[in-house]
Amino acid sequence: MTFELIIRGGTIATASDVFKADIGIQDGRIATIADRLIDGLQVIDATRKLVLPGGIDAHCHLDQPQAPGLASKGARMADGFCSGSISAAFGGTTTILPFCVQHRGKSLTAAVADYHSRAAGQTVGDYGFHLIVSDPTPVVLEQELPALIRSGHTSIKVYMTYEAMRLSDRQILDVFETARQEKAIMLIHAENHEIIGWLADRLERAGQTRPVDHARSRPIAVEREATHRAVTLAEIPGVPLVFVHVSGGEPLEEIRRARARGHVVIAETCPQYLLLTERDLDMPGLLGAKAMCSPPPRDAQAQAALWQRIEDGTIDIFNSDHAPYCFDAEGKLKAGPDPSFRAIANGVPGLETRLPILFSEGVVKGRIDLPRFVALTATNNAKLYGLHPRKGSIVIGADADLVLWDPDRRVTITNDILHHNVDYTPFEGLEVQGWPETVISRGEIIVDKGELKGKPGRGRFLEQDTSSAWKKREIEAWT
Ligand code: DUC
Ligand code: ZN
Ligand code: ZN
Repeated sequence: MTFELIIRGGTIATASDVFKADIGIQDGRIATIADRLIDGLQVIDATRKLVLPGGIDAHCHLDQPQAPGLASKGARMADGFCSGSISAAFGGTTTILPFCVQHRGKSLTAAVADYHSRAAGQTVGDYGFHLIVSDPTPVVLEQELPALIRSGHTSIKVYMTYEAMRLSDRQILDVFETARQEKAIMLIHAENHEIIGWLADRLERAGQTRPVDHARSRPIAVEREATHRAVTLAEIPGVPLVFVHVSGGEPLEEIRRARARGHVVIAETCPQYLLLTERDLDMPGLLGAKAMCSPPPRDAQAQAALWQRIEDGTIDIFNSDHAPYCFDAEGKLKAGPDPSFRAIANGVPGLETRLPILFSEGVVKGRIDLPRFVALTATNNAKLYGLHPRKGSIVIGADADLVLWDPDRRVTITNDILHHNVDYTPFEGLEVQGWPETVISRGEIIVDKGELKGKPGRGRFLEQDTSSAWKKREIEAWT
């Protein structure tokens, strides 16, 4: 048969295997994987390239509107669905899962409809949505959530901190119980709100209001305690739980203990926790705001613990937590030119640099092998968030979301080579080896040799199935 597209001569990497083969693509899907394919309307030579499943970034914030009291402090997000998905594609990511945020006093269903209308016709790759519940009223718990979960929004995030978002332990139990009934997968931002408030008040009273004091107001014990409590809360109704942005060894020990008790707990970390430390917040003037995120980057010991747990399989997924605030009066400095750390929006950008950073720091430096890289950046996200096998692997029948990866190319990361709308990258000057050369979404080349080829708007909304974390056999594979 004549294929629409053949990827010839590459080295394919999946979450389990690395092998040389050709890929034949038909109707946007992988139609065959074979030793040698001849007839293609288009043939891409992938000699000396790796062929990877398109990256899935399952933690990114795009076009989240401002609301008083939110973590964003009224700052404007520089990236919407168009620029965010383009930046992702240039970094080898073909699927993104941003968030739909419910604001207190508002309907969750209306929030979801609003995000759908803002994302529709904007993205270059495909997308789904996690829901964020900030007001779990009986209507939300009994009507809105069940209907939304059944319509393909099967992942829900809750916060234990941020004044406008946080839920009480009792409210968290309520959301967990609905998730149990509907088999949704729960994500949690685990930090102890009361301790943060107490420490931040003390620091402010002592005149310690610089960006580095943000880190001092959120020591790792704050995350460790909340992780322990969240596990306990999840154990009561019995729901699997995803810990997003785990920043060091102590919360990971809580996660390991929970698993040892037989509980299904999933751990995510992000590039900023591997490459930045508290010292990046301790810069002249307000420059440290560029590295401010929550939880904050920690120290070399925390970084070493994260690498150990990436290597030994404790950490399951690697996402960016892209939170696109410019270092200007609309973004990080929204509260004025001399804000207290408390008035600076939390978050760093990273959609485009996620894969190159993990490849370079992980695979090239010999810490992880290629299958583990693929698992962390694509396959595990696809399974966990109900997108597998359509996304996240190179198998017959899957969407042809592929990245031709040049494993030898050396790049110095600077903000001017990136495609997001943020005016800085926290990874400025970092040298990496390995870069995406050609990025394919459903059989269509969307990025080729540094040029955008896909039309924004071609991306499709993805209904998510039930998470693999709810499936017994898969659960055993996770733990
Ligand atoms: N922390 C969050 O909780 N969300 C967005 C970014 C951040 O730093
Ligand atoms: Zn968070
Ligand atoms: Zn986040």
